[in-house]
Amino acid sequence: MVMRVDIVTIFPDMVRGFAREGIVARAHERGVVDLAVHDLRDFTTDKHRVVDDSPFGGGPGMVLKPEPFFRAMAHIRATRGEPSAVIVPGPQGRPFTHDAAVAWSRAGHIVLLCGRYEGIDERVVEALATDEISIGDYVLSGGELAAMVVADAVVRQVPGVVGDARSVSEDSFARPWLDHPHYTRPAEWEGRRVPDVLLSGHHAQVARWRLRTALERTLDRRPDLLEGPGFPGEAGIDAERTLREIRAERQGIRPGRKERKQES
Ligand code: 6GU
Repeated sequence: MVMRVDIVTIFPDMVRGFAREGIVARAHERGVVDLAVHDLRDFTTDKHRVVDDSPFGGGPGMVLKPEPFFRAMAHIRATRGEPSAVIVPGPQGRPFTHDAAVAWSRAGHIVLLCGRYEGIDERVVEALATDEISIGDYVLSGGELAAMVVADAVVRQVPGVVGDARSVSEDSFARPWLDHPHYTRPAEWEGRRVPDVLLSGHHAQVARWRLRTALERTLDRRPDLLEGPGFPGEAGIDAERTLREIRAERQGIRPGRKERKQES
């Protein structure tokens, strides 16, 4: 079964560039994903193909009109079938997560309706959208970058898209902590050596080193992940013990970046 992804945008070339290369292009070539980009202006009916208008109630900026989105959705339903999710990216949305990417990768058909920062007429969201998502606490000028983020995250979860399924199952957010550091040849580069344990061929020690460095990073950068209900997940006992060890070594005190640099 081919997964369908439809993206409606006023910047179709921007999205087509993304779809022509990388993971989405590969998925298309393999016949696993069928991504279509629709120009919102193709669904206007006036000579000047106007897609926006000033906001009722006043204020700065322009708002994307409802009609072109309704016509675009009717076109998608007629030519591509009924989608299982219609997603509007925007800073007012719920946080987009790995779990949503996995769920939508199983949905069969998703639609992304891109707006601009000032907004889309709320009736589009009310009548057409199943989900409103944000990709982080910052403001983008339009929904396109977020739609591409979602499309990439969803498509890589579709079976057969990423060559080695382990790459997907070992993704950082498939586990409740951050990934460990990675190295490749040469073993020494400009005086910087790859950690000896990775060259040792000792699989159990490598696994322990990876778990430890991953948890150290998580503790430094995303301690919230270690407090959440997802931790420690499946491989739990080792992770909990290692984390206790790290915390004990640090005695609950973490020096700042400057101090850590001076130590080494
Ligand atoms: Cl999904 N859209 C826009 N315009 N800004 C954002 C965002 C989305 N997520 C974070 N900032």
